[in-house]
Amino acid sequence: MIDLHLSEEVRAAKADQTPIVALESTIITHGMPYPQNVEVARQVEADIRDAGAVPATIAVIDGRLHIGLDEAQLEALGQAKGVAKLSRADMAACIATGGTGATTVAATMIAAQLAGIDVFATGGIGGVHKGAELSFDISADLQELSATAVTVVAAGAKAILDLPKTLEVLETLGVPVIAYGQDCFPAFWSATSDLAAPLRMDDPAAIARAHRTRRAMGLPGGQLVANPIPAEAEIAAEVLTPIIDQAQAEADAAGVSGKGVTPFLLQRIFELTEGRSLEANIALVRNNARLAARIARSLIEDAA
Ligand code: PSU
Ligand code: MN
Repeated sequence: MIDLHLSEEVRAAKADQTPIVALESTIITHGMPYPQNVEVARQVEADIRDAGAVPATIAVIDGRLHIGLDEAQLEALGQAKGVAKLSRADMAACIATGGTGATTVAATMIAAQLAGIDVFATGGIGGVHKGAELSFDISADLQELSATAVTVVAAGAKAILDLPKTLEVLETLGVPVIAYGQDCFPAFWSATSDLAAPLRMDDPAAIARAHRTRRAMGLPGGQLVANPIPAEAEIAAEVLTPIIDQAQAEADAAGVSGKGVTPFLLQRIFELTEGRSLEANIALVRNNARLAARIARSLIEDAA
């Protein structure tokens, strides 16, 4: 069994059965600029504590798989340049070679499962990119949701992706997609979309029960909880659509491919919205962290 490096706080939480919520680190290294990335990471951790759970931010540092980072580690990761972006394909290689890397949704799910953590909060998951019929660019996050039994709370997926195709692939892979408190699938910066969500639940306890039922049935994968952005933080689709189109056109023109696509698009959208995309991003991640903490608490309280 691989060595897991648990923070003091996570170790104590495991010992006394305090609910734990996993957090990814790619959102810190590749999803937001410094210093806001570190401020947000700390704020999200505080939100989880305020909601009665313990945060476990996950990253590989000098070949060690960390479950929970201390202040100095978080700061160093937030400032570091050229940190690897780790998914299922490369996390083990990074650990084996003593490297440092941030975990995507897929890699964070793998680490959470190894650490016995059932619930994970993030901003948006990776999905099927526009033009995937030619590029075959489909995030490994989708496959991971079908393989690893962690409930992931996200604000849907970004409109930089092809959302209908993303939902189709999730259905094919047998991943439950649960909209929280509404019928339609939320679209990250927008609370609503014209896509119906396959499932709807209005209560964290119901989401926790569905998680336990899947486990009881021996189903290997996780669940995607799609939690709409708070109304006051939304950015109108009319504002964003042309910006996303421009960012995508620039990515195509620059020949960006593979792992580089998502960070490139996020950075350009941040610049083109003059930071508004970041404000919205922060509001929705915090909202997801709070819901994840409630699900994690239900999982423990209802089992007792
Ligand atoms: N979507 C976002 N913000 C992010 C990411 C996705 O809105 O920061 C990050 C997550 O870590 C996600 C990864 O797991 O990008 C997906 O990358 P790719 O499309 O290369 O699989
Ligand atoms: Mn990709």
